[in-house]
Amino acid sequence: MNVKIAPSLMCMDLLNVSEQMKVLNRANYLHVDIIDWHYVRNLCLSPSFMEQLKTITDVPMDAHLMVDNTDIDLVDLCIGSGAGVVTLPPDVVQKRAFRLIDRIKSAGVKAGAYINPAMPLDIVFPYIHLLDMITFMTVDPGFAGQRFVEESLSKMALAKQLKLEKGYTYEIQVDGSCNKNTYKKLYDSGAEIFVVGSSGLFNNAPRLEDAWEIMERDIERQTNI
Ligand code: S6P
Ligand code: MG
Repeated sequence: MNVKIAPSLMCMDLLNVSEQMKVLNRANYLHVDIIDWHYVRNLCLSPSFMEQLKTITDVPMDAHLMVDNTDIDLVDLCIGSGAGVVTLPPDVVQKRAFRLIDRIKSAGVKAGAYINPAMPLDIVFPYIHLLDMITFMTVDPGFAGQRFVEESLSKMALAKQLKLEKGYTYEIQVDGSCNKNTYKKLYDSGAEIFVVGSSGLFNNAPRLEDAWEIMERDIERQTNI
């Protein structure tokens, strides 16, 4: 596989978590959307969900924080709940970005940030060299099942170019409407990790095992051209 896979757990069957994890444990990361109703109008997974999940997985969990108050206490809660990556909202953390990144990294956890479709990449330039992961949103944050935003592709390509030119070590992740209609252009624009949700994984087939195989086949086909 040319890319890493991160299933978006807000799309999983929450009545069958341990059963579904038998398949999802094949992933490279587990994508955990944490939404607070203020940053965007939805409520979602939580640090306590990660804490429980941690008992049945060794796959690193990525806490995608879509919350309006991202301070040390929330970062500590995510770290304490077993997150392997904490993905920050750059628009919210501007006054404390270095403090939070230092805290995350000193705990041995990866520090990430995400770029919404309407946000320029420049927003993370002051600390881009410190990031372990940058996530490019190809939908507006908040909900599964939205339309793909093509405008994010050029920003991702720029991040890839900067990475190669300057030797940055961040992984480039893409989140939102990652599916067989978009894998190729995402890969060609520099995506290294695909967050697969309803359209790329969970809606592929009734059995998650089958859905996973279809996703792998689609990705292999489209990233090997
Ligand atoms: C959106 C969230 C994403 C979604 C993912 C769902 O706020 O951050 O991680 O869960 O986009 O996948 P899909 O295929 O429905 O877009
Ligand atoms: Mg997400």
